[in-house]
Amino acid sequence: MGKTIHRGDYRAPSHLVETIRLEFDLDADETLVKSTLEVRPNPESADPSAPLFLNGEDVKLVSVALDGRELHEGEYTLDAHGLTIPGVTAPASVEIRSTFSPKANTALSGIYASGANLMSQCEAQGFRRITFFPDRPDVLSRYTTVIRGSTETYPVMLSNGNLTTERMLDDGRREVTYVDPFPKPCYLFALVAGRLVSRASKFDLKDGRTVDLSVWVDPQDLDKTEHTLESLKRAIRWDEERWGLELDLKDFKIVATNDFNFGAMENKGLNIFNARCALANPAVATDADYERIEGVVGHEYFHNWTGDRVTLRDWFQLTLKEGLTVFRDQEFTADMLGEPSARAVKRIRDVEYLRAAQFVEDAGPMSHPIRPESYQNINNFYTVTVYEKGAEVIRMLQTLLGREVFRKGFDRYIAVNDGHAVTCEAFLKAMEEASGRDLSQFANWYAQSGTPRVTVRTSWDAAAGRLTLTAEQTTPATPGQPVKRPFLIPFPVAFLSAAGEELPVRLAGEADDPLPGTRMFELTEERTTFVFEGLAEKPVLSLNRGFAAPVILDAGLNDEETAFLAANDPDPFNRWNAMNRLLIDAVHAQTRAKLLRQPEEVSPLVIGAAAQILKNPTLSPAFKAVALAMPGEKLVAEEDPLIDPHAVHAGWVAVRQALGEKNLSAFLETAAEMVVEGPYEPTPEKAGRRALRNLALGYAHAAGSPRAAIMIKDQFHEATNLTDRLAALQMMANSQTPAKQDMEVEALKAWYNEPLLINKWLTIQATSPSFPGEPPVLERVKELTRCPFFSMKNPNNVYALLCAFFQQNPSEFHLADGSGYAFWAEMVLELNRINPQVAARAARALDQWRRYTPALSRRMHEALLSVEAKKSELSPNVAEIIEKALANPL
Ligand code: B3K
Ligand code: ZN
Repeated sequence: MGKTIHRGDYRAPSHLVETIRLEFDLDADETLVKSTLEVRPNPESADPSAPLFLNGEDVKLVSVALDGRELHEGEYTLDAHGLTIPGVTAPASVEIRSTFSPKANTALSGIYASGANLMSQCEAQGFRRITFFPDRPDVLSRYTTVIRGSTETYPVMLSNGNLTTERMLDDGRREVTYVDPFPKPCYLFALVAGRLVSRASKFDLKDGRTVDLSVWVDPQDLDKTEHTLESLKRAIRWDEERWGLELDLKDFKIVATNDFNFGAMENKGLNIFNARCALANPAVATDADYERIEGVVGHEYFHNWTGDRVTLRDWFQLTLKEGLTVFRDQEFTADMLGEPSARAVKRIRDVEYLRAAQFVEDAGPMSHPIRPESYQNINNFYTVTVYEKGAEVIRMLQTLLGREVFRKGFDRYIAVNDGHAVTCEAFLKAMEEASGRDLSQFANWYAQSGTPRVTVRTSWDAAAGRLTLTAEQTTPATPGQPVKRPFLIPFPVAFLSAAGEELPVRLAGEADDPLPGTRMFELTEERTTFVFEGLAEKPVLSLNRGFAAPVILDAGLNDEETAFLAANDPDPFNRWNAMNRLLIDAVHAQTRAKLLRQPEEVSPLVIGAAAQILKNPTLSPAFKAVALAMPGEKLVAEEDPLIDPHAVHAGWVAVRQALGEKNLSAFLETAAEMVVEGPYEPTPEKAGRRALRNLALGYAHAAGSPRAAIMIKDQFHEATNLTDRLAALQMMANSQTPAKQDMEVEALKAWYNEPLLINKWLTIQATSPSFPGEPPVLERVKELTRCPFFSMKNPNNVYALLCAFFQQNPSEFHLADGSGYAFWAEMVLELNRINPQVAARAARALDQWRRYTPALSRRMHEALLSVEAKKSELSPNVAEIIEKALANPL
């Protein structure tokens, strides 16, 4: 059993570090660090006699001195976790010399080599791999960073804050000094060195100051930085306009690297990005990449206030910065998209992701509240729950309080907590003070895990024109939480007439009809009954519009009513949701038919609903593309009592084919109509047209249309942008056409030198199906792990090939003989030795093992046990995932 840390065990730090001066002598093999800490006992500590403890892992101690006197062994203790110095009961100066090896750091936490460059990553606990320090977010210090390095290898040396001095040393090296004016926790420290070039620009802030912005990359990537820099400008402007928050530094830098464990990092004034979340030009980035990059650039920038200036007391509070900042980046993207229909598409995509990833996580062994109660390894808790569900919780607050009051609360949160390390209560308190509302029931969203289910049943009294609606909320038991208290759930209700018009929603007893449209109610009990009156006809219910609450809603609608909403609901989210429901149910029906070997037609209701959306001139192409997209196989399977990935795949293929066949001419016409002329621009309008064209081609191709096959081939060769090129390649790879191999080889040759493209190519290989006569995808994936453009040390390669295969290709991964799982175990163990954070991510692919049909489930269990058997070799990261997967449920 790994060591579990509990939220309730928090203790204030025994010592504070007012200032830290770091001096680095850079060397990829062995970097020397001299660190001088001005330390004082914390008056708020419960234990004034506690020794000074400085975390340190994989760092070699050279010497330690207290107030100028070198300590000898016996005056301190050193173990694998850090350095303990007793007797620091008054302010003191601690001077430590230590070394670490960037080259040997394959975990990519701390300071590591990325090609010839050095990069840092300290969140959550990487600073302890650089030097000895109280590595916890509630110790805030002012940093001075001195970096010395060869002008040849490290012509550029960056750290947080302002460059104050720069000089040549006698030995030919250069020395730079940065001073960061803002106290910060060490997880926000950053250092970058190497042969980098930059795209830079001045930018005028609203308050009249001019700041310097720059994006730093390897020279060959300079032509991919324009979108990054422009996104940063938009983010700065938006934070000023929407939230009244200014950039507080003279200088703001972004760095991109190909070796990075996740998306990006908000280090104060020096954000470091995974190249795939930063670099774009029409040849290497799709429309979705352009949008995502803008969102991530925004996200990291927005952390400057929500995360950096107001930071966390302890890691349990992670959602305080992440949920809030995801909410902010979602709003940023929506505002950049501008018009309502494009905003709705953004909301739909966010919800799709929440359902596909977070709902699944919350129904499995890693289920946890957005503020977890315990963890073994904090890096395992940078989850879709903390991030995406966390953002939904913030969004609900805005919905419940209204935008204006929410903004007042937000302003208060920032003003009161600036410069402090706080807990989630600080946010709720600011909202309570701004609104005058008691949010104690709302706080259940922070404490309880599991996705609530809201079941709605109605009875209609035609004579009285009365509709009685009962909403019941239940939340399933989750690990450690057998029983749940009711949540406060925003509950928007709208009624539609048979003509599809919104009707007034009037409660019994109310004198006048309110205006037609949505009315916001709140569910606070397990069961709530509403009585509505004044209805001339039985309305169709449009509930939880805009996905106001992250719940699973059973509105009790029949198929006809769902199809009616798909055709008529003026709320775009619910319209999409209805079409999506029809498609999911159609796959369920086909899956059942396959299992029972009783062929069944795909319901004409679904085919008709799809045709209606496709032909509707009032709907935007982008909306049509999301509404008609096939729901993912995993999402569909999640609703089955026992998951049979092969049956679901067969059902899925049948639905796609039937939709394509039955609407073939409409799809072909749409594909022709949606051609985008002119130079490439990733605007929402053009991106929407491309998305719809590719969707239409995909359906037509699935229906076996030779014309579609020609159009796809031409598109692959003639495309002026990656969106179209990649879509064409993907469509070919997903089909049985013999021509696909030539195309794959051609793409590989053209993309060989560009890691961003190689990763996309690898994902296509990992996620495509295999057809009779072809080797199983497993064999292809294994082979690709041995090719020269794949490295187990590069997280993007691992995510693109291995994680994509494990997570996004269910029918090929879940092979009946368990060979997919054996390969998974082998890869997890290998990654575990290289990079525990990446290994732990890959390890999660078997989380849902109990949900599968018995034969598969047994084999998955065996694979988990085979990893567990290597317990003594497992990193704490992987150990926690395996242990939780195997633990008795609940
Ligand atoms: N705060 C970082 C994530 C750090 C992950 C550490 N395992 C990026 C972000 O959320 O903006
Ligand atoms: Zn974040």
